[in-house]
Amino acid sequence: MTRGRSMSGRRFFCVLAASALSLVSAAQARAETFRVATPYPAANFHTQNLQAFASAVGAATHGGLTFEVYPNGSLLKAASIFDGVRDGKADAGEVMLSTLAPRDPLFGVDSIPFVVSGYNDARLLWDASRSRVEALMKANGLRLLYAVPWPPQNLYAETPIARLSDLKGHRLRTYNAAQKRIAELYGAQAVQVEAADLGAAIGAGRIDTMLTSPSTGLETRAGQRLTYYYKVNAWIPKNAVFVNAARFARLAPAMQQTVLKLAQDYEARGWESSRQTYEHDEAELARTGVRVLNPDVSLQGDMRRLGERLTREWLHTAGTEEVDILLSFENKRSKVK
Ligand code: PCA
Repeated sequence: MTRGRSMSGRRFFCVLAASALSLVSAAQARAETFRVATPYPAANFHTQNLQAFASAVGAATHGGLTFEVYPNGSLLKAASIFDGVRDGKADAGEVMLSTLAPRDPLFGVDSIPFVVSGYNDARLLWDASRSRVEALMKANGLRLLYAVPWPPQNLYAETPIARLSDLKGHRLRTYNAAQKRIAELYGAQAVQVEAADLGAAIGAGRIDTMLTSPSTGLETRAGQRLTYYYKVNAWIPKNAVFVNAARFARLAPAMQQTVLKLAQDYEARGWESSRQTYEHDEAELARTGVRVLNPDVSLQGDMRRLGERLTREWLHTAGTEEVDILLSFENKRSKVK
């Protein structure tokens, strides 16, 4: 009797264990993993925000959806992320929108010098352009999740720069078409370098001038060589985070809603951390020996003329929809000021 009871107890346990196992494997079968490719380093505030978003998605879906973040171009190189996510080589990605400008001028609207003068303007420009960016992504098989700006782009140099004509003969690091155009206009040599390779390029002296944020300057130890830094506040480019639309559409509707809601939250958090990072990183740059300088009037004047010229050039390539976006932004801005 005792023996029989113990057998049945064991059997009961086996049944329990088996059904628990099958529950676990059913959950695992349903659990989804999205691999997210980003060109930027793990410690960068964009990547930190992405990582926090990924953790929030994991928690809110009780492990049903995992966003696995691959920083620093480790899954796909910067230039392959947009197409790679569309083609399913990654499930999600982050890119700076203006690197996509050769595909459509709209992607370059946030990198026209001096269209925006600060974060509030950048927000208005994003409000004006968001739905069109979403549509462009959709046309490419992608679904936009959120966009977050870099801090303002400032000018770094190894030697003093009094006028933009001083860029002549310099090796200007570039990350998008607008920067290549700047190199061309001022007789500098354009050297395309991705963020992941930038520290090495500065260290080896392959570049001696660049336009980027204090965050990237700090992360790439710009101060080892580029010790002049002019606060020209040229533009505020944004990174966008997106997923493969077809893959996303196959998730349970409730899960999709969870992700989209969290994307809104982490867009807001990202904007806030960008603002905070700006001040903090600029102060840190100064501590590493970089001279943080305000441009004098002649450099400011050059930058303004450059902005006018690049705006004109952009308007020539843009269609009516893009021009409408810029007009609607200008309208909103004039109401705010
Ligand atoms: N850092 C990135 C993009 C813009 C920025 O501030 C870079 O320099 O590649």
